[in-house]
Amino acid sequence: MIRLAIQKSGRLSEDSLALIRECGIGFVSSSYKLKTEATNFPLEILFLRDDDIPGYVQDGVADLGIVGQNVLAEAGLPQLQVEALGFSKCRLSLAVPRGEAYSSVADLQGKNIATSYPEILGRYLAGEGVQAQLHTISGSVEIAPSIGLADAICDIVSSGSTLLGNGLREVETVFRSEAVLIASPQLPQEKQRLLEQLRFRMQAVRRARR
Ligand code: PRT
Ligand code: ZN
Repeated sequence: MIRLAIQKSGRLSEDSLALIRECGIGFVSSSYKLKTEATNFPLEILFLRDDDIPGYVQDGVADLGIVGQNVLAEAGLPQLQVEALGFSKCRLSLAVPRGEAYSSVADLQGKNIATSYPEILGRYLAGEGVQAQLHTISGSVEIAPSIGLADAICDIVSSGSTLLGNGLREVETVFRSEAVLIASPQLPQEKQRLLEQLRFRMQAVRRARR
């Protein structure tokens, strides 16, 4: 039996469940259960917060997981990725108040930037040779400039309407992300075989969708 961790409730949940179903794997899920067993494949599904998934897979509590590359990179575990899944595409971007002059990332030197992604942003700014004060907040990052908490923000963007609605302008793409399948580094041979079967089916689903 192989254990797969997916997001319990959020933007990844529905597409993760749909992918498993399209792989021909049957299971009964209910909103209050934290795990379920597949009916026709040796698979157990765990329902967790997305932020906890990379660590659990790294530690072998779960064998596999489905998570956004943004969360994986922030956890410092990009090497766990085995397959890109093509859904939940988004980007992590820097944004400044719409009225603010901005010509390049050098303009952020010495500024206060609010983000939930201090690791990814810190690496990006270091690569650009920019020093800034990062303020880590876990949600509602977009309101930080309007309440005087920061000069700029770095957050997930998909349509851009949240930035627009908060008077912000996207100025740099820091990281591009999509959902990925991740696997524990040291899977025993039997689980490795099950992983290969799952990957094969996932690839077939993606080809059929195109
Ligand atoms: O409770 P749990 O910790 O499990 O969930 P969560 O609240 O941390 O994550 P969730 O469900 O919001 O997102 C899960 C994953 O979906 C993220 O880690 C990304 O990989 C991916 N994803 C795709 C997004 C978006 N699109 C997205 N638009 N995650 C967040 N957003 C938010 C963003 O933070 C911003 O507030 O949506 C807003 C921007 O959207 P637009 O369309 O207005 O630009
Ligand atoms: Zn989360």
